[in-house]
Amino acid sequence: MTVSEKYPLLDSINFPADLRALPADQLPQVAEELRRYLTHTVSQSGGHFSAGLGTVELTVALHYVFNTPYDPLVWDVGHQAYPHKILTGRKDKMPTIRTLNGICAFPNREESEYDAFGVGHSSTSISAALGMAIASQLKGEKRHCVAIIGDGSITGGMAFEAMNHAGDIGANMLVVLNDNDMSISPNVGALNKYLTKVISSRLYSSVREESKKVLSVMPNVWELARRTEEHVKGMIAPGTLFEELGFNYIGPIDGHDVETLVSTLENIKDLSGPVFLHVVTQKGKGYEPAEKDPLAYHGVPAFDPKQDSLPKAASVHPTYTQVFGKWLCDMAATDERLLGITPAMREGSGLVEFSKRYPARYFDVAIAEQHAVTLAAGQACLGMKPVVAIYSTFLQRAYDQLIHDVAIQNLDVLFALDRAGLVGPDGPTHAGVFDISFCAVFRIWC
Ligand code: HTL
Ligand code: MG
Repeated sequence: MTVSEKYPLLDSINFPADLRALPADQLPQVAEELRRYLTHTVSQSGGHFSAGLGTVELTVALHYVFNTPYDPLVWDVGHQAYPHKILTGRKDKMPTIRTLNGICAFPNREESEYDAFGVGHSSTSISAALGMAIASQLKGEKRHCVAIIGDGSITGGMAFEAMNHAGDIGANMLVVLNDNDMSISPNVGALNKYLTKVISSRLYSSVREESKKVLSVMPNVWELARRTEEHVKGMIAPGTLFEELGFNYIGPIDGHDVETLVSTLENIKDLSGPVFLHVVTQKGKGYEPAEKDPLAYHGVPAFDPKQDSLPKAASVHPTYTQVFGKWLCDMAATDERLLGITPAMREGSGLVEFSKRYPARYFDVAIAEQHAVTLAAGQACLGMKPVVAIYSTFLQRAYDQLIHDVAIQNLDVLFALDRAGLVGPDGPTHAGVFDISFCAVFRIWC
């Protein structure tokens, strides 16, 4: 079979302008071919996989509706942006992703004008897109500035700092929440529970629309119902939290129905003020083994797509992560004060066994490195022995907490830094190359 027989539409798309030339009813087929091509290339190169499978339709719809790259799309973290790379001039380079001289694992401004912002660490997209929205307005330009953020990444404090600002100034921007109910591991936290409640209350809102029609002919009853609703709204009505922050909340909508995505985006594209579109997707969508186990397929080595499992890494020596995980369990057995903290990296930091054996002393705080460090400081104040298990690169985000909340107060917090040094395939955003220099300054307090 020739390439064009396999991917008749995708072959004709080198840039989003080619996509935009197609009639909308061909988009489901584009999405099908894109997902198949993504599976084909990632199975050769390895890399981030299940997140990209979940954003196929969203990527097609965004590039179809918006005038990229003039309208900037800011992908949060960027591990879900492989379909975006395929549609923006890098289709043939996909097999080189994450290799020396190949294309980057994450969006990178030097690599393509379609990569509006360099990413790798999470929760930056709303700030960056807001900055672009403000700059565009000051320059008298009419760009649509879009942030696409996952339900895991929106747990990071920066996302709320940005929404706090955007809602206040009424900036013209769109935040798309890609809600798949997963971080790398299952997502955690009160916000995650809230989002689940918003999705499940869809039924409530359609019932409400129906009753409105009946009640509107009886004004007094309707007024009473409206007041009662205001009361109840805070608990169950969709969108309340984001509306309270000044956003026009729309959704939730099905993130795998490309035609609905396109028509919704067309409708909301020119709304003024900050808009929040809640899109529900499935991590691993369309490739059965990844649908069943999105965590295992989050980042993969090269694999055979016909097999329903991944090749096992044949390691003779235990890894740092394994040694650390065992050490933590051993120490916890001897000291009840020992606590284990991870900002959303349970598997990567070797905390799976600890989380099962000591659930009351285990804290996955979501993607919140700053909070993880200051939380440990607070625990240490009352004599506990917190261990913050964290990747070197992500500790960078909590540098002030390290100095101000731990070091200056001379608190007993143990930091277990994973992935120190060069990390290779993930590239510069994930390399743990600054820890020795930035931690060396603490000697003055020791
Ligand atoms: N902490 C910070 C500040 N940034 C990153 N990137 C991580 C940790 C590690 N990380 C990822 S992807 C990811 C984490 C925690 C999960 C993101 O969940 P989200 O996206 O819901 O936003 P989804 O995978 O599509 O569900 C990487 O380093 C790639
Ligand atoms: Mg997610």
